[in-house]
Amino acid sequence: MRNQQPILYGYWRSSAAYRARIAVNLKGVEVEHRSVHLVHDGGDQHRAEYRQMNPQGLVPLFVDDDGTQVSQSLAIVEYLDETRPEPALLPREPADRAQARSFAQHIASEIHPLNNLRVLQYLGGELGLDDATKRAWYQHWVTLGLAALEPQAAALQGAFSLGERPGLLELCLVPQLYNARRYECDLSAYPFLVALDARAREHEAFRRAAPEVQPDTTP
Ligand SMILES: N[C@@H](CCC(=O)N[C@@H](CS)C(=O)NCC(=O)O)C(=O)O
Repeated sequence: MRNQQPILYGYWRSSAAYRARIAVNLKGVEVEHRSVHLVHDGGDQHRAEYRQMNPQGLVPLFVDDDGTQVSQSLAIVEYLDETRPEPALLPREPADRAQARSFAQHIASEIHPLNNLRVLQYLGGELGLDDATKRAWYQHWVTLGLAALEPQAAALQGAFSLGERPGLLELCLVPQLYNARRYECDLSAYPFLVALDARAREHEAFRRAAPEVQPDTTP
């Protein structure tokens, strides 16, 4: 079924949805944003209507104007790059593409899944951990993950991953650092990541994707 325009299901504070918002903005794809509230009433991501579209029960979900549905933020990025090649989100050279993917996957597969909402809910619920212990868990995995990425940011020597432009690498970094700050992680050991994040956040596509300017933002 065709939509009038692509739809992006997300939530203002979801860092995975934040990645997808930056990606559509970088591509210049006009989308309708639909909010899936991840918290109230146990979370709209668990409702049957949403699960029918995305059995993974997570945001983001991208629904193209021809009805194609893509879940998982990195799959959305690659789908956008394949269906709308310009401007590219990945570098042209295979070695550089691999580096960008490696960085992105380290965030999406190694750092973020350990600190996702449902993991934190399980730690606090079934396992009975208090907030301070959950925060320690969070900070542990973030700092371990960022330490591994700092050399890659340093190797960019002040450039973006696409030279003049931010792309896949930065659209993963910025939401991850947003999350890190939210959970009061000490970022002082990662000056190259912090500088790259600050440069990327000045970019219009990143500014428009920021959690605090989304229509579903709540204080
Ligand atoms: N690997 C997925 C992660 C998606 C994900 O974990 N989304 C979170 C928000 S950041 C979510 O929907 N959480 C709902 C829950 O934990 O119940 C991606 O990159 O899209």
